[in-house]
Amino acid sequence: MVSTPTALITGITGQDGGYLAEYLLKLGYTVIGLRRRTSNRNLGFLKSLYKKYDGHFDLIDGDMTDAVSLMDGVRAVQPTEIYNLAAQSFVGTSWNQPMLTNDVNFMGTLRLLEACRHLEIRPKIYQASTSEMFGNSPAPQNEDAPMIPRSPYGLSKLAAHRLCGVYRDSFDAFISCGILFNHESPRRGEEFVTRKIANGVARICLFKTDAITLGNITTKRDWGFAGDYVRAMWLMLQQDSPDDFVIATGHTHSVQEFILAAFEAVRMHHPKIWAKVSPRRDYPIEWKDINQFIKQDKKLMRPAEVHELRGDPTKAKEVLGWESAVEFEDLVAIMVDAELMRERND
Ligand code: NAP
Ligand code: F7E
Repeated sequence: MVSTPTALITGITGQDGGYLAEYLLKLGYTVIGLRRRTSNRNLGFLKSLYKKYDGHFDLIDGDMTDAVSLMDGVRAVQPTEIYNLAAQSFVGTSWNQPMLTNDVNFMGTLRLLEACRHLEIRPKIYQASTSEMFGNSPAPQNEDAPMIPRSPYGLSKLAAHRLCGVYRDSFDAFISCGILFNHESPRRGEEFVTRKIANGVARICLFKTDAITLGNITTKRDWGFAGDYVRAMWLMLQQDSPDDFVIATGHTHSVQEFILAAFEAVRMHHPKIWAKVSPRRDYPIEWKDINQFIKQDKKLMRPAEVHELRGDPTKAKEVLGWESAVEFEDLVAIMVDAELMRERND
């Protein structure tokens, strides 16, 4: 009898956790999500998975800061694959809560790896590493680029990344690390800049606010669509041996370009809404048309910035056959559409 694969996902209530759960359930997996007792994010969405995938989806309580809950969790679930997505993932907060960030992101990974080490059948493990580990290494960054993080978040993730390498070499553990560059969606947390801009632009165009207040808008990021990126996580665990992979689009845009593209998405896809905001309807939007809507606040500037991230996903394409499928302008439009809908129904 062929048993169905079982995946344990930490960070199930986050952006990637939801997309990954959907992806694996569609492939026929049984999916168990580990969530902390205090979480109230995305539970409505996750409840819909219970209904749709009756008997193949469940949640268990656990916390990355609590070794016992992780040991009990992996023993009870006996997963064939673990996706370790749980993290204090907001870079800005990592300066205010560096110890918590390290406890969840690094120590939490250590606790999870230890919980798996003595299992009779050891699961394959996916570790959510990040482009923040590169810091200001010159772009494009590939798997061999120097890693010199600029934030407590980046440092905690680099420590976890190296730990995975050590466990791979020392204990022959199957642990693959996805070095993912920024990936976004309508399910992105509200504090991240893309969601903040998409929501702010929607509110401006519906006359619910006058401006968006931001920090440094010159920094550049390699932004892809989260729904695409979870497929790469799964592909990494289907290989014969564990490895590290950069997952990125290969293109970079500034925060300012994201703002411009968000207003342009309204002009292109919602001309009636845009007509009420601006008399300039027939030409692509320029910065001078919209800079009145942007305020800057020094409090939102970071103590140290990563100026430009642009990943080189060549290895992922060659080995995994993975490529990013959603263009920058389409990603921005998807996010703006979702915020217009949310704000209209509010
Ligand atoms: P996210 O939306 O912030 O989700 C983080 C998840 O971690 C949430 O489910 C959160 O649960 C959970 N979590 C936090 N602390 C926990 C704890 N102590 N115990 C158990 N769970 C805890 O992050 P994401 O964007 O989906 O990213 C997924 C992973 O990829 C993260 O590790 C992130 O650092 C990494 N990553 C993300 C990106 C990106 O651009 N999105 C890029 C590279 C790497 P609550 O609901 O309880 O808060
Ligand atoms: O900032 C600038 C900010 O917070 C992007 C996480 O998923 O990706 C994410 O980290 C840029 C930075 O994402 C505001 O200074 C300007 O330069 O959306 P973000 P992030 O820091 O790149 C990496 C790969 C991860 O691993 C992380 O988990 O935008 N920026 N003004 C702002 N950022 C925010 N949040 N808010 C502003 O008002």
